[in-house]
Amino acid sequence: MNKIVMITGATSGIGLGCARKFAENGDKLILTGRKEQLLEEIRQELTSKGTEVLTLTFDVRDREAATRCVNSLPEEWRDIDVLVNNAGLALGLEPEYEGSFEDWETMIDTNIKGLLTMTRLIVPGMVARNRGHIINVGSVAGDAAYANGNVYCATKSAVKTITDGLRIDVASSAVRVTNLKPGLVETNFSNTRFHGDTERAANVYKGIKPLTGDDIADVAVYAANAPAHVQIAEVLILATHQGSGSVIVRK
Ligand code: 8X3
Repeated sequence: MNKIVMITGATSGIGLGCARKFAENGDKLILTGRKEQLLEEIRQELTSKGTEVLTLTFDVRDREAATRCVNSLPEEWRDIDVLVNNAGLALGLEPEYEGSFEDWETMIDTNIKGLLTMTRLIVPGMVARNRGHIINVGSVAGDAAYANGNVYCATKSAVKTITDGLRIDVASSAVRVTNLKPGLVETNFSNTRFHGDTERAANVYKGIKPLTGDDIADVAVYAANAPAHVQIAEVLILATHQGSGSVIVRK
């Protein structure tokens, strides 16, 4: 069935991978992000291939803007079937006692509070319709802290608990809740984490074949297409030579 899929942070990485894969799956897309121009380029790419796409430009940290955009959705786009809560980022990789207050706040506001905002805005409609699926992008970093990951790991640990909590709270309905936990995925992730230090970012993926945004998107589409009685609750997706959040074998 043709679904309406809303993806936050759709302009790059896992979000963009999800946009392309759900489009290939024949779904209608609501793509959200901060960068209007990039959203427009992706809209044009996907509409040229026959996908119906609506874009909404806002930062998930801005609750008022998020609310305004969701409330402005045309009638025919309101019944969202799948929410992919992807918008998130890592900033900094240093000992907790040396971390940046500003980086911490941005991560907490985006990865935790932004995800909660979107959940609070979209899920009531799903519960009322007794149909829907929330796919949260967590991380292997949420399973255990790794060196210098501290606050980033904590935000992804919060995503795990928030996802588990939601799954419990909607269990009397047909709404499904999934936590995708990627490991090493080559996207803008490390560039952002290192505030644009491209050399340091490139080193993260040296000597190992990392995952791509498309690899994670494949799992998201699989979970969304599973039979109605099957809830893919959680999936940990690692690169083959990655043993855990902190064990990476480089060759
Ligand atoms: C992304 C995975 O291990 O690079 O959340 O933090 S990791």
